[in-house]
Amino acid sequence: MKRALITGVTGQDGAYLSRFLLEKGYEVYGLLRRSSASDVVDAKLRWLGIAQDIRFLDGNLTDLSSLLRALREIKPDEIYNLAAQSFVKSSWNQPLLTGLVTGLGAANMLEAARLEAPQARFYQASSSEMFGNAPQNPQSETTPFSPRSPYAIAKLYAHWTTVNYRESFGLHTCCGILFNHESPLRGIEFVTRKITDGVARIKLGLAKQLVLGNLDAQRDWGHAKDYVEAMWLMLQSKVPDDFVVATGRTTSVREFCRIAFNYVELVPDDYVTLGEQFVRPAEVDILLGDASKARDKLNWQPVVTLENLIQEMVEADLKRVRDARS
Ligand code: NDP
Ligand code: GDR
Repeated sequence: MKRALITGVTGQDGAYLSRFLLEKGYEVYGLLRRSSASDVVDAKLRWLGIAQDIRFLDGNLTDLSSLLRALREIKPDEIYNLAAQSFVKSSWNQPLLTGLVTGLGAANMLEAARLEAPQARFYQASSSEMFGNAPQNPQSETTPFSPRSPYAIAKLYAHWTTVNYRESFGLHTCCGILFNHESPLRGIEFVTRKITDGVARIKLGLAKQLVLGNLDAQRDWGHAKDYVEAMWLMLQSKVPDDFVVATGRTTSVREFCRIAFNYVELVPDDYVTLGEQFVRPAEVDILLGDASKARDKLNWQPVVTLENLIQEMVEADLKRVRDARS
């Protein structure tokens, strides 16, 4: 039985990846950071009905000793480093923390792997945000990086450190440069979930408006459950490499709103207003991924369409809001 350690196990991707690996027969270990809200921290894993199947270890990406201890205890075959301060907007308010967790935290994890589990295969959660306002569309593995936020800068540090540990020490490390991926388990602060939750509240009479920032931003949105499969496929490959994971279709926030409101037979113009507080100091205008390398070398392709993703998210939020009311 293979063993996997997932950092960020309580996040969106950690939850879907855990389910995916459990279904493949893995022993799944998750790094759990101490929180005063311990009763809700595993909510996403519980939503998928798998919280009891994960073996949790106490640790934090900023505490190298906890990572060394975890790896010494588990001796994993695969390490998935998903933990991060992952909300781009917050990274301007907490740039140092973002650098510490999202950037140096990955270096801590790599150093722990080099010292305690050098045979383990290592996945780093890199991001399309590293492209910033790229000179061309679509973006692929050869597109130059041009980060536009403290988050993207931290991710770039983590990305190059992961590549460097492969080149310097021969570790089997892979970076997945993932474009935005969503699900009913997406954090409520991200725009897609904010919209589907807003649509549900408006439809059920609990809210009158939805306040958003830049409606013209365009993103390449896929479903998290498709994307965690790509993470796993990368680590099954004999030769470690880096891959873009994307759908190849980009959509504006405005259009995402239209589809979501349309699903409950409403129109966004009646409810959506602009809130300056949600506009970013520096925006990434458009992201569009070219995942042909992942398709050709990993035989990976996304399955869920944007329309189906939005439908699933709106339905889940309608149910959540109804359940909370009753
Ligand atoms: P989430 O924000 O949902 O999850 C982040 C996870 O990191 C949570 O489990 C969180 O724990 C954990 N975490 C945060 N700080 C620490 C710390 N100091 N020590 C240990 N754990 C910590 O992110 P996603 O699941 O959406 O994304 C997973 C990864 O992929 C992230 O690195 C993200 O930056 C990256 N990524 C995501 C994309 C997306 O579209 N979703 C696209 C490209 C990259 P807690 O529950 O306690 O807060
Ligand atoms: P992003 O996701 O920054 O792309 O990072 P987010 O959903 O936060 O923003 C997407 C786009 O929507 C615009 N926007 C708003 N965003 C938020 N959050 N709230 C709003 O009210 C709003 N209005 C408009 C934003 O300006 C932006 O252009 C996500 C994270 O998962 C990262 O960790 C990951 O690396 C990248 O995707 C790829």
